[in-house]
Amino acid sequence: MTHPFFAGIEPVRYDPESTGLAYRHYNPDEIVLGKRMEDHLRFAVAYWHSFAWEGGDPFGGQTFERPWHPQDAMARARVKADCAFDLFDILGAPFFCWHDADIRPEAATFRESHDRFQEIIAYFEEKMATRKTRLLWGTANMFSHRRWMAGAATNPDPEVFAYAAATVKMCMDATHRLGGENYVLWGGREGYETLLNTDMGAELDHMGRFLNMVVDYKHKIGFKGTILVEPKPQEPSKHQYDYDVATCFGFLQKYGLEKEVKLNIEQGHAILAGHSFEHEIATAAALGVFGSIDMNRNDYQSGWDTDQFPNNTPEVALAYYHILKAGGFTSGGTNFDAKIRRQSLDAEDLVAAHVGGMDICARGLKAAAAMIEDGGLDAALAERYAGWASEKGRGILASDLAALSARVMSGEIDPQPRSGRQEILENYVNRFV
Ligand code: 3MF
Ligand code: MG
Repeated sequence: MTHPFFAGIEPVRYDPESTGLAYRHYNPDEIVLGKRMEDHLRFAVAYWHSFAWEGGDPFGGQTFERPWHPQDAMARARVKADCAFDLFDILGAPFFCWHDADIRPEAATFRESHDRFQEIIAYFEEKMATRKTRLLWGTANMFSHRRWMAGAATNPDPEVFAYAAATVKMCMDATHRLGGENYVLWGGREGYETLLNTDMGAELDHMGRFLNMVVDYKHKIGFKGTILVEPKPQEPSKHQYDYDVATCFGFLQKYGLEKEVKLNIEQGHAILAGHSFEHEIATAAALGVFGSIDMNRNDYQSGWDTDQFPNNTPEVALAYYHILKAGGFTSGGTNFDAKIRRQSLDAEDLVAAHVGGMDICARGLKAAAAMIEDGGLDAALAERYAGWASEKGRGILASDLAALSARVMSGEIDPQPRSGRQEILENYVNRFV
């Protein structure tokens, strides 16, 4: 413990019988499908929600009182880092993630902001030298400052595009320096408020050019991490270009990036786009662009991005089922892009939220692994698609419209509908979650 903020809170241990602050399901060394649970889940703590956010919402200001407040001085940025790494140690978190704006206060000029950023990155490097927690990914905040109000790479002003390039270069260099395993781009303002003042074609071309610059720079500096784009349909923009997985894939193909870039998929964003989390994960897996996840949940009655910690085992079980079926994480992981409620004022609330979220994900992982080991869903799929595995099925795929038409006309081919057995499969899943 380097700071008294978390004083009295012991490192969280696995203790399934505990009624206190303990992991009842997250057992890092437990072997699941031949791999340690910690290495399956690869949890990351998000600096922004847990340490930069002060509790404000659109109708009210700061509620949290932290030793690193006000966040306007470098000395307090170091206190924030001290407390952040204390939380990582308490949780035994294998990873963390940051935006540049989360970890140090911006200054009047880019150069001063850059120099302050290097100072904190050096401070992180010093801490990481003697601690467990690694960097899952870095990213640039190109949505908070007023300069980004009309976008970053998609801004009508080319000088903002250039400023975005300088910002991303700074964050990629730091991610590379700290051994980050990915670099993420969430384009919260890469979209529009109204089409009346938007040249969408130009903006998409600029965003495609920018992402090519990012990939070129990755290779130039020898960064081996994965470049990840994070889909979200809207909020704060009225329409965000990276709307969902399928839209992102089309964008990556158009600009020749589908082999260079993968996706960071967030549960709350999937829901905002009208999809289930597992839909977006299965789509990314099918398209070969699955990378990582931001784990949280939305409030289904509020309709906006509430970024709450997950608490629904069946939901996360299906997400991890599709992640495991896709081969599991490689460089990606489970980043808690989630925040405690603004009334949850205490240090213990911050710890408890992560412990609960980690346990829910561990329960989901174990349920998903059990379904995979049982093989019931795989067997059902194999049976349903057996026709395509047959000689006849392969022949149909290799045929042509005229030849197929003749065979249907002759009555040789006469399809007979069969049950999809959805309720039986839903009952099957409910045996495991
Ligand atoms: C917004 C988000 C963002 C991104 C973050 C990393 C602030 O809804 O999810 O969190 O996750 O910018 O790309
Ligand atoms: Mg996110």
